[in-house]
Amino acid sequence: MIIERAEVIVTSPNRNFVTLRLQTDEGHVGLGDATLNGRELSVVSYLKDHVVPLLIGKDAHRIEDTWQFLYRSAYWRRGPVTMAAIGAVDMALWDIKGKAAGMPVYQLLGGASRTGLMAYGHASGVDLQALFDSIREHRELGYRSVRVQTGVPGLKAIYGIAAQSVIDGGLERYDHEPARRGAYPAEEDWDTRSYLHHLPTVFEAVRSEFGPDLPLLHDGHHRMTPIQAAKLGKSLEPYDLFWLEDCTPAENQDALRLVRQHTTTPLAIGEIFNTVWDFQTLISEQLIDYVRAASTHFGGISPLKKVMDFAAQYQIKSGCHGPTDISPVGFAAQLHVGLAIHNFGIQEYMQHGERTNATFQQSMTFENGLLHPGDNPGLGVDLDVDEAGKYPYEQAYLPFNRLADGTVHDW
Ligand code: KDG
Ligand code: MG
Repeated sequence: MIIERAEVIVTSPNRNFVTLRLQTDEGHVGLGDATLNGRELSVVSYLKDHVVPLLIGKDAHRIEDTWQFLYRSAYWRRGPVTMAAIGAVDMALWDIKGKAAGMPVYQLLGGASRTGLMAYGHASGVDLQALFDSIREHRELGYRSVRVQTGVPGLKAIYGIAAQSVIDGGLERYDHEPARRGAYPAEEDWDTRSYLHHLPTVFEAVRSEFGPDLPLLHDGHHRMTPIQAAKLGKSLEPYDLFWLEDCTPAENQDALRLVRQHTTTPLAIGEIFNTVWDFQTLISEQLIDYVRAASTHFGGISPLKKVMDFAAQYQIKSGCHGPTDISPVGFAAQLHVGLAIHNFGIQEYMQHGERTNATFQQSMTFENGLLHPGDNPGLGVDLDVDEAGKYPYEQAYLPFNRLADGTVHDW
C-alpha cells in the first residue's frame, strides 16, 4: 500500500489546527495532528518543504521504519517543530493501518484494557465563588475529577482562568484556552509569593465544600523554583491532590529530585517534552508519577506507547496533555493509546468548540466521566475539507508573564 498523496491542511474553526492528510493507492485516508500552538506555520513549512516530498511512494504499512527514517535521516533531532511533524506522519499511518485492517487503532495496540478513560476537566474562577460554580458545572457535564485553578489576590490575569482571555477589550474565550488572536502576545502578571500563600487556602475551601472524594489536580505551569515547588507540594498534602503538574520549568529536570525529597504530593510533567529520552531520568529514578506527553508533540502514537511501556516498569502512569490546542485527531490518537495500555492514569479533556467539532467529525464518546475513542476503523476522526476551508489561519500567540518589577517570568 503506497502513499500517493500528502496534503497539509490549516484551519481555524475555533482556533488554529494543522492536519496532515495522507492518501494511499488503495484509497485509504489517514489524518495526523501537527498543531503547535502559536507556532503553527513553522510545522506547516517543515512538513510541506521537507517531509511530504519524502513520503510520496513509500509503503504506508511501514510505520516504525518511516518514523526512524524521518527522525534519524534529518540528523537534527528533537524539538517541538520536528516532533510535531513526525508525530503527524505517525498518527496518519496508524489511522491508515487501522482502516486497512478494518479495526480501531486501540485494537492494533493490544486491545482495550478498560471500559473507558477517566477524564478531568478545567474548573476555574477568579474567586472561590466562581470556582465552586465551575466545579459544579463540570460535575453536571459528567466529569468525575477536575483541575482547580483560581485567581490570586493582587494579580490581574494569570494562567488557567477560563474567562480571562481579553480580546479587543471584551471578555472572550478562545476555544477555552489561553492563546489569543493578534500580532503580539498578551502580557499577564505573576507573583510566586502571593500564589504560594493563596493556593492552600483555595484547596482547603474546595475540600470543605466538595468533600474528600473528588480527585483534584493543579497545574503550576512552570512558574516555581525547586524549593518553592517543594514548599507548595508540602502545603497541599492535607488536600490529597491527584497531581501537581509542571511545578518547575521543564528544562531543569534535576529540580524534580529536590521537590520529590520534600513532598508526597504526586508529580506530573511532560506536556512540552518531545521524546522518550526526555523522560529517561525522570522515569528510571522515579521522580514523577504521571507522564504528561501529548501524541502531537511527542512524535505520535509509536513513541507514546514506548514511553508508557517504559514507565510501566516503575508504576508510573499516563496523564496525556489534552487541551484544545491538541486537535481532535491528536486527541483521538492518545485515547487509543490510553485505552490499550495497562498503566493509564487520567486524561485531560477540555472539549473543543462547536465549529471544531463540525470540522472534525469524531467517533469519540464521553459518558459517565469516561472517554472512549469509538470503534470506527483507524482513529475515528474525519476531516470535512470544505468546512475546514471556511476558516483560514489567524495569527495567535500564547501569553507571557512579567513580575511587578518588569522582569519576564515563565508563563
Ligand atoms: O499551548 C499551551 C497549552 O497547551 C497549555 O498552556 C495548557 O498547560 C496546559 C494544560 O495543562 O492543559
Ligand atoms: Mg499544563
